[in-house]
Amino acid sequence: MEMVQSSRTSKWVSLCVVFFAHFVSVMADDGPLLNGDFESPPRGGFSNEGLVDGPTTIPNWKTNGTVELVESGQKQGGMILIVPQGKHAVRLGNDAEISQELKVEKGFIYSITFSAARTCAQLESINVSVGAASQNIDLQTLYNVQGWDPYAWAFEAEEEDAHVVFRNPGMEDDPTCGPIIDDVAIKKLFTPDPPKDNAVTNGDFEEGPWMYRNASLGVLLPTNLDEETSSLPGWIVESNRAVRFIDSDHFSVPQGKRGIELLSGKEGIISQMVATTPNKPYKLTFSLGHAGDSCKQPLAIMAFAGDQAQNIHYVADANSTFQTVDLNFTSKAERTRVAFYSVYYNTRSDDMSSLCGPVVDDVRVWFSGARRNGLGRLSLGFGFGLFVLILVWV
Ligand SMILES: [Ca+2]
Repeated sequence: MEMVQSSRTSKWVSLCVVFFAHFVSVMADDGPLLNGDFESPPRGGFSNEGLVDGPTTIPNWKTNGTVELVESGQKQGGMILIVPQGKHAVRLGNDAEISQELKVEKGFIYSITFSAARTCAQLESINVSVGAASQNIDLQTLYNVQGWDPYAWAFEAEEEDAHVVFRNPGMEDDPTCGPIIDDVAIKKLFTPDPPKDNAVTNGDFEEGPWMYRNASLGVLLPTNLDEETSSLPGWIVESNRAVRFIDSDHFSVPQGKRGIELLSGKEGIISQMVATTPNKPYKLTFSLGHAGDSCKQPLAIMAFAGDQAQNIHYVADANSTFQTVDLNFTSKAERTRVAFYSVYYNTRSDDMSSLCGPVVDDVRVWFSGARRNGLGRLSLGFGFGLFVLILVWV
């Protein structure tokens, strides 16, 4: 009888789980946008005729200006165009744009992940916007030798309809120039509460932008000074270059599935203001490692906590991809800045040009006077040791 009862209960529970899983997946909408990889054939099929002026019909997208579907292997001006994923991508000509309407939940933060490559101009950039929120993402720096990178940008949903627009703000003389976009996805972010014994929000970096499982390049997080709308909840990227969000499927990550690889030396800084009580002793603890991406050593970071700054070199260890670092500081205010950047400008030893660097993960800030009992016992022990020492001495 009890068996029947429990099997009924478990059926009911699994039904509920199925129902809620379905409900959540409908609401969350995480993943690639409709035709986000530009592989759906337009009416009449893909054309290999190169430049098409006027309205190119790209399924699920609205276009404006010179928007071209490019195919891998396609040449333009003696140069092979880069297609980040699959066989097709879009190229945006001068002032051209593509856009798509999405249903989102008002008040939530969403992050858009997309792959971009520049074609010819050094100063190419791409503008991503939703309503009044907009950012120009600079494609000048080639972070890796493949010529393209995934980027993430976050916005707060002001309404239930989000009109996501990618625009080429450039005005190049050569109409065949202009950035290439591919693999557009979205993820609704949540900001985890800091754990009880850690003042850092998302210190393990497990919450962040959408990542494609098959993409091995991580996701670049460009400059973002607004901690309220960050693709990396809790953190800002306060430098003019990007840092890389990496996953354990393709990189060595000290803790969990995600971590941050610092690139471009001082030009790639992540930071967070953490809540502290003034004039109290604290400890900043974090993991420092390598990403397993053939990054040329030495690897080192500068770590900041309040008025303390420390240069720490990663010491290669055959048994581990990372080490744990401690930094003691005394808080001066109710908010203390914690920040990291790479000391060196590292590149990969296999291609000599892709940017790489040290990995940070598992960042914790805790009140080191919190364990009063432990400390009390410690000082008692110390006192007793001193007493014994004095006895022995006498
Ligand atoms: Ca992690």
